Amino acid sequence: MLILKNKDLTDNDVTDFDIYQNRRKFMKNAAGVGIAAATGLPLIEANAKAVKSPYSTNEKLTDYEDITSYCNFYEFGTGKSDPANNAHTLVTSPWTVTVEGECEKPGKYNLEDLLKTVSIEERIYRFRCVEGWSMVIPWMGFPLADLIKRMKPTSKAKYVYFETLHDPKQMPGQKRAVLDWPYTEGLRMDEAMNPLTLLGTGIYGKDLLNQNGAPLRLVVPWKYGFKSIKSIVKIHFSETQPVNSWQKANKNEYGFFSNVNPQVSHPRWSQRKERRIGQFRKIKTQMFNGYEKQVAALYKGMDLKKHY
Ligand SMILES: Nc1nc2c(c(=O)[nH]1)N[C@H]1C(S)=C(S)[C@@H](COP(=O)(O)O)O[C@H]1N2
Ligand SMILES: [Mo]
Repeated sequence: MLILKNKDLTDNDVTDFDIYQNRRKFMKNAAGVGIAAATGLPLIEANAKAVKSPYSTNEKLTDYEDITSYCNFYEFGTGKSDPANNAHTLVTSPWTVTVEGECEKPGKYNLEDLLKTVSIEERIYRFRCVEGWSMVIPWMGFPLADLIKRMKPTSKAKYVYFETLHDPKQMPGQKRAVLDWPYTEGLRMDEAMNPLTLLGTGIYGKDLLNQNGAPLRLVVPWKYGFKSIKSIVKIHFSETQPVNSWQKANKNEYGFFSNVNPQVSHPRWSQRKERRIGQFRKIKTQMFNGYEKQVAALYKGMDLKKHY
């Protein structure tokens, strides 16, 4: 079975930090750790065998319970617990990803087939929402760049944008015009190709739960969380800069680049500090969410004090 369903996950399955670390050690000793997906294993096993990455932080992980119960996924409601309560109606297998626009390999791809060609890594990233909270999440996934290279973008492809599924039957929050559905997000091509940019397939060694954007979501750790679009069904290569859902909703509050920047306040909130979920004291927000070394060069010459 490709996807572990919400209802299959009982409290006994919830992996806390220690169990997770021990299992990781066990897996390492048990050999065979490696390119799980490439050997044709189903996604769930590929996630469990994800290879460690030098891009990971060793900060304390946010609890699995918090990551999977405190969510933003407006397709299932605007409350933090709505996605965990309501997202069981989303059917994630089979799942088709349509690739279109400026590339040589457009088409409709079955996710299961796509995943056979990539290797799943573990990436422990800081994750910072524009609302002022943050988490440390052990993602499973693969570099977006690996998929983009296979689709052979043309020289006209300057941007790539993504769409979430649009189906109010499966996503009841779409019955209300909270946003202009489907949810859309985009990256400039060099941002998309940056090695930090991940397509997420799991968390804590398990397949993504629906509330976290199953079966495939973007993870861009140096940008505010809303850039990390969930439950992706379309990848489009374009010559012009796309407009994302939050820009469309309120261009005075949200821009295209949306890089984490403690110096630039959101019109309603300062971005200097953040609340790490599970911790009491607020901590200082870092430039580019602490990924300055890896990404600052992408924005050379840009006025970073400006709100984009
Ligand atoms: N399709 C879709 N993607 C989305 C959202 C959404 O409402 N719909 N919310 C975004 C926001 S604001 C954040 S902070 C993150 C939250 O991810 P998490 O719930 O897995 O922590 O998902 C982002 N991706
Ligand atoms: Mo967010």
